[in-house]
Amino acid sequence: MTTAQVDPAVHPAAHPAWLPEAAFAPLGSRRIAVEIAEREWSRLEAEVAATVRAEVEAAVATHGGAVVTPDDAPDLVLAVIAHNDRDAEAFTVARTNGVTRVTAATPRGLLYGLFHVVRLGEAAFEHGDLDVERHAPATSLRMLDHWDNIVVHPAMGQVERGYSGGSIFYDDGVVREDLSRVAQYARLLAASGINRVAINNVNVGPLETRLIDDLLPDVVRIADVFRPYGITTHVSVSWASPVRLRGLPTSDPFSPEVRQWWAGAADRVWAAIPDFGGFVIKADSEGQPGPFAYGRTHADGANMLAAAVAPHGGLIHWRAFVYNHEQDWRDRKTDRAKAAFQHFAPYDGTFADNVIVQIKHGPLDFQVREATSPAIAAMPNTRVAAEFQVTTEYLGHQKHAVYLGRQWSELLSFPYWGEGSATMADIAVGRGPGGHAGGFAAVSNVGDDVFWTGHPFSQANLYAWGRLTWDPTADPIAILDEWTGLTFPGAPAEVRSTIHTILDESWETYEMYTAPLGVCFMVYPHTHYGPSPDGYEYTPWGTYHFADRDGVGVDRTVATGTGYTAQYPEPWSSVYESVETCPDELVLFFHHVPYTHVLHSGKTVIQHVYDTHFDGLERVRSSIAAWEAAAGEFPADLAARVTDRFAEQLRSTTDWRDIINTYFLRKSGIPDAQGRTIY
Ligand code: BDP
Repeated sequence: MTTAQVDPAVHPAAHPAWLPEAAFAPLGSRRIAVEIAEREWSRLEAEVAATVRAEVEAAVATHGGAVVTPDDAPDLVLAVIAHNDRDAEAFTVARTNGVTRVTAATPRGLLYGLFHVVRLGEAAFEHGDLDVERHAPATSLRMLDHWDNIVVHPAMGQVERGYSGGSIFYDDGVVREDLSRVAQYARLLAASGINRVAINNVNVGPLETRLIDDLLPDVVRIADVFRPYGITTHVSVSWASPVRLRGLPTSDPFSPEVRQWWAGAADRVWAAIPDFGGFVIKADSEGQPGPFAYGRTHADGANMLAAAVAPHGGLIHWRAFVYNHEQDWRDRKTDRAKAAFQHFAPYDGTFADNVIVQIKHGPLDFQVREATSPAIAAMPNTRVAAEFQVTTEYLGHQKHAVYLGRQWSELLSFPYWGEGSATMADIAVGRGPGGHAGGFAAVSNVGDDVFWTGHPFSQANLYAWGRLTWDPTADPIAILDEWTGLTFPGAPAEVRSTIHTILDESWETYEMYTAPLGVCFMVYPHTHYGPSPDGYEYTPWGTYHFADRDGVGVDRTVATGTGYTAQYPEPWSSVYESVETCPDELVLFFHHVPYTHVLHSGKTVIQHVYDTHFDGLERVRSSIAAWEAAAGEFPADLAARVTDRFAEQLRSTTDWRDIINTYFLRKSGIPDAQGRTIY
């Protein structure tokens, strides 16, 4: 089905995002043959096969093409054929004698092939002969996690860290009756490459705990909506479920009753949804219950759950975001950055085969700039997933125009053992030293907002995340072009160039006007929006910058600091240990330096702070000028939203500039070399 699947009476303004009908024009105006052999397909494959047919039928009905038989001169053949491709999601594209031919071993592969042809547009039909080109995802674990609550949370709302309205799944206290928006979402995700979705917050409240119990029929409904697009449903579970749901006195993983309880829960879930994906769990983290209460390790906890789901082929995504959030700020030696490695690396090799340890890309928390997590490289005998955040918790709440494709690419290509060695992406897809694949997971940025993502341009992040999970080496700016082409098909050249001007380097711009040089966390506590340089400085959260009158930054060296640099393999351990070799952008992440410290760039730290904050604001002003010149080329409702967001971004960026500059001027007493106004 096309976007017609969304009931206009219920969602009058749901913007079709990157698959408006017009994006299907090149394909839909052709003669298309779909060949899917009758076979004993699984329910998933059978439903995806129906989706492929429905997509094609809707496209030709809208754009004047026809569904034809393979012998009836098709322009495009989409065929599931006996293939020896072992990757069920792979497809090939070729072109001979004026016919474009997409083949796959399964309907799922064919669906990805169909969306590939949509992406290519006219180019799919223009060329002469083209050799067979194979496309396959880097991993079969391409996931989005929703931090959606069924019941509105008093502090966090319906969607924790959500900046796009309410949840597409839940409406205060219940799972929505009408899931048509979810169907549309599933389609968008499939077209970007995502194939797994966890549907509820990792901070699992009492009501949400019931998703694997009496609310299971609602999960069945959601899984039914995702399945036709090849997407597997996962649920976040509470470690305390046996206590909360059945009143067992304990959640101890070594208790036979507890093990039995989880086995029973898994049996129930898989009986209801035979192709269910598995459980995501946040345990012993930020107040969530976990195995520590019983003197057990995370491996004990994860393996117990793994045993329960293993008979069903299920997975456990066990999050490694474990640290002491009640730390005494007076304690300068306990370094939160060290926590994931300390808690998990010693247990490498002891996790069950169906456990994926899900590790945030950095050791702190999705900052605009932080080092890569050393824990990701420390577990060669464990399946490790790299976790990212599409929702912009620390990056402007989808009020600021910030495209994250470049940040993610840079992180994914970080070579943990030096130039040419295995990267973060390699490790995640099973091409690291131990060869175990855990894949990718990220927190979604979608809500029931008419533009899906609050800032319409934040859709590009969601799209890019899917594309990068499919191919982590893809060029993020080419992905941005793809998104633009699909979202605004046929738009004038200004649309594409304006989006480039605004978004290409927007991550770097955001970094310029917020916390400098990898120092992190100069945001308002709790909301994580806007500048509050000392907001976290004297709190229990373990996120400090130690600015005083002489200098700033966290000494994480072995020689004089917390010893965190030792968690990296060489060469990074030495590179980061020395202030001489540490890259400028991370200098305050690893070192406490005087304001007069001279960076590799030739500037002092203090002058760098001033210059980037003044320049960052200028860059935002240029983006706004580019936007104003081209706004008329965009749909009016979308343009109005973007204009609104820019007004807020300008206000907020001005705050950032003035507050951060003033803070450092007052701390250091060193004036701006260019004599600009600082308050
Ligand atoms: C932090 C968020 C918090 C999440 C937590 C997590 O501030 O809302 O619950 O991460 O990842 O970034 O579990």
